[in-house]
Amino acid sequence: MRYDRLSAFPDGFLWGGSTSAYQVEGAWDADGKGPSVIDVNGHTKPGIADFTVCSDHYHHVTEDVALFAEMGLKSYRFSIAWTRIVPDGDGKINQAGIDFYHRLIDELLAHGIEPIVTMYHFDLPAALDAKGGWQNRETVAAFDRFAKILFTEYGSKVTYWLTINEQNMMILVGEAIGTVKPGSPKSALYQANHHMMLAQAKAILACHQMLPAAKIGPAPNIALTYPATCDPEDVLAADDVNSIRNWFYLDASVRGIYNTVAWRYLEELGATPQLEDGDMDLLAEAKPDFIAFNYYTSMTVAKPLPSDEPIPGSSDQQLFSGEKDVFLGVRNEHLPHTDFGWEMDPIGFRNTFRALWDRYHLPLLVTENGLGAYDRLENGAVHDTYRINYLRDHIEQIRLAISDGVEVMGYNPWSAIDLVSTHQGVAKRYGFIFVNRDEDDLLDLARYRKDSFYWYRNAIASNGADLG
Ligand code: BGP
Repeated sequence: MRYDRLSAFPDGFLWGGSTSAYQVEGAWDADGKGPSVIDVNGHTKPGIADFTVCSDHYHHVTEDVALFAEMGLKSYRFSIAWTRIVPDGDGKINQAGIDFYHRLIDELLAHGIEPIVTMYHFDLPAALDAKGGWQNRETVAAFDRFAKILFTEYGSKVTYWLTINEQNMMILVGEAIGTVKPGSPKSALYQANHHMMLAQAKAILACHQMLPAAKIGPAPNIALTYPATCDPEDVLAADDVNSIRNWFYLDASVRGIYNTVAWRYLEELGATPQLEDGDMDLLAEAKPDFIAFNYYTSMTVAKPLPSDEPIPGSSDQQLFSGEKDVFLGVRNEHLPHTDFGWEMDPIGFRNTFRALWDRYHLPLLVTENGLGAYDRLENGAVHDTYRINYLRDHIEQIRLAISDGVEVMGYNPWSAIDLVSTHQGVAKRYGFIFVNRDEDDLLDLARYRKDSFYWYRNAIASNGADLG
């Protein structure tokens, strides 16, 4: 539907930017920080940056936040490294880690930037991983304790909390991201998923009890899945994928139930998690205040190939290739794609907003969206018109979604500043601010404002009315 008159972005809309601790901070072992799965698994290939220094945000906090303020950010969505706070996951607290995030949060507040805190973004403490990680039910208690430490420390300063970043991607494509060991059986993954659900529920309850004015929500990656054609079997495959990829996670987080189609799929796989008495009551009791979600691209699927035909593979988290007897991932011929093969679908963003709103009727907060590209620094400038175009197209669709009646709280594109991609190094840049380093050479780590920096500053200053 097109409208003659569009609704404006609401007052107080959270125009922000997003990062995660392990991809931006560096200082991987500084000041008592313990190792996380990312540090231990390495998950790096020759010629691709590792996560030891990243953008060295840990040592550039003041400078970086000043740049965010100059850009006019109203919010900054970042994650707290569990291993800075509790180096081994469930033991001694590390005061230097606690202090670091106080400094960051204080700096943000001093510039009028609202902190949006992700409690856990892929970097599980390695010590917990060694004891089975999320497959071990004891990790639920460790997370509960960690959450309460965060609420006690930062609760008077932070209003918006996100529990777990992209839990669905960790289960569906954790190998590509580097959070699960290659070859992990589905039964183990879905048991881990159940434990994460319990951990999230406990954090939500603790947040509501300890911080009545705060708001907390899940932060999955949600992207509507389209059928390749109007063949009813393709439509059915798309519906299956929406259940398995999207609704399974949000139905549990928001409604406290396991989606029936996804559950049946798990039964077929012999991968249903073991539930203990009281688990489902806990999920039902914990009600999030909003849904945060990350959106980069939509997905298109066809009916599965005949059982005996092999599915062409993919090692990227957004390029789902298919699953035997469930679906076949296909290219959407209507969509262009990025240098890294991700399809660009701004209208899919609006479609996804609508589907989320129809289904859950909770306010929606965008915590990631953006374009990974090979940027070039030339005479101190980066002319990233392609990124501006991507962001403009997506912001326009947010405005249309708001005009559709969807309640949207804010937009925090990935990434506020350049950082290291999950598995494609620093060459895959997303930021408004260029960080001068390459894969192997740290150069001088100097910061440069890209063209998108100035463009976003105008967009924010006009509350989304001037998109250039
Ligand atoms: C999301 C993650 C981020 C981020 C982003 C871009 O899945 O939450 O951590 O990195 O995707 O992905 P990539 O770095 O693989 O390009």
